[in-house]
Amino acid sequence: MSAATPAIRRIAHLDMDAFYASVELLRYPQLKGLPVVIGGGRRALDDALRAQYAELPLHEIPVAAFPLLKDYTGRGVITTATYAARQFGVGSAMGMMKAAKLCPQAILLPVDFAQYRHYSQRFKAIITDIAPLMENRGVDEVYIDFTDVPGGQREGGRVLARLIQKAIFDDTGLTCSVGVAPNKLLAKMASEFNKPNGIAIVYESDVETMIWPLACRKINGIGPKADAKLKGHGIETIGQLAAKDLQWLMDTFGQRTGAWMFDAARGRDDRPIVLESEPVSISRETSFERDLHAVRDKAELGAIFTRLCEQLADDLQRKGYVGKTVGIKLKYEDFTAVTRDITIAHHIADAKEIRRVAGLCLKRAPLHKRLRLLGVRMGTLLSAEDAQALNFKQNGPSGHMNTAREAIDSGANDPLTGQLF
Ligand code: TTP
Ligand code: MG
Ligand code: MG
Repeated sequence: MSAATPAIRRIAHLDMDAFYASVELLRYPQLKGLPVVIGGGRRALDDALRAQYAELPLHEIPVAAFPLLKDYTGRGVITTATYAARQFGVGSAMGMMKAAKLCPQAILLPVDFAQYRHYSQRFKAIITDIAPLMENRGVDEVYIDFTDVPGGQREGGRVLARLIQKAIFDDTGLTCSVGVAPNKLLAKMASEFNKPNGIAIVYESDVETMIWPLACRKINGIGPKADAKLKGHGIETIGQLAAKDLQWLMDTFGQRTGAWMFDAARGRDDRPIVLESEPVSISRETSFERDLHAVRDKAELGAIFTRLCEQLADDLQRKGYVGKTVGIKLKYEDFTAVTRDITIAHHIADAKEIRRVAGLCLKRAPLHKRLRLLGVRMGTLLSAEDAQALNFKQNGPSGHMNTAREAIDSGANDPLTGQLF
């Protein structure tokens, strides 16, 4: 690219194909091509299967031995299904009993998040080796800035997309689909066009032919509610949305949303790629409607404190982290603030354990003034997977939980503040 002709913006959206299911098929390649659904709650069955065939490698367990969807009873939902299963109308978020009616012969496997996270980190590492400007969008998808990467402009990005697909497949055995477009909004739509294992290229000039015929729901950001409202006004497709004038959209959906819809319908989006930086800590805090006193409002404060710890634990688990430094932040009625933290021997992410350590932190903070804000933080983070490997190495399979508990228990019943929280 010479300096005289600046590169045009090319943004890719890459999404793994039937991600959880595809990762399971790496373990059980004998199930390739068969309808398979992934749903929770059957870990025991899977373990039993492995125990029964303990002398065989996983890939030699006979297909006939796997549990079938038709034998499932319960309220579980499907996380995803192989493309072979999707042909029967089975898919993400569908109840398993309902899915069993559509495709009783589907094989049912339990979820294994640790495994999915492992492959998630692996495919993302491969991408950043090739194209460093990557934005994480969850376990199985990313945006990538192709603009200045070698091959990123050739055939509209197809050359680089193909290279990345091949690199991921060679390393992991997993396939993905890629859309390359002038921005995130269009790239996200394009990655679905040729799924699975496909590439779609969209230029600005393609909006009318490729985007306008699509349903409004295909715009990432138009959810079921907005879609229902649009339908109420007779607007089904993005083209019909684009035919509405700006003022009407703002009057109907509010200024911000209306203006956003106006641009989205024209395929306009200038959101930047937000690069991932590993978080140093993860925290939750809340300020109170009225200032609360540690003794007089003990019950209310205690409940809020527990809730914050639960939210923090959720955040950690969702993002796949554990940590070993639990901290609290207090802001008083006079706007002064203090923080306290305790580092324990092992990494944790469980709400109850966080609550215990955070409670110990609280006992070390002055509590005579009324509080206007309370926060709980987890630092010294480690990915849950690395922590598991570390604990296993240090303690063997089960020792670490007890050690962690002992560390938390020591120093618990402080006689001065023991009755608080
Ligand atoms: P998706 O990328 O939406 O779906 P997918 O990768 O299974 O299939 P596709 O080829 O269409 O991209 O989601 C990624 C993973 O997230 C999916 O494998 C399982 C999980 N998931 C759920 O647990 N519940 C859901 O409702 C959805 C949509 C996904
Ligand atoms: Mg996917
Ligand atoms: Mg996805």
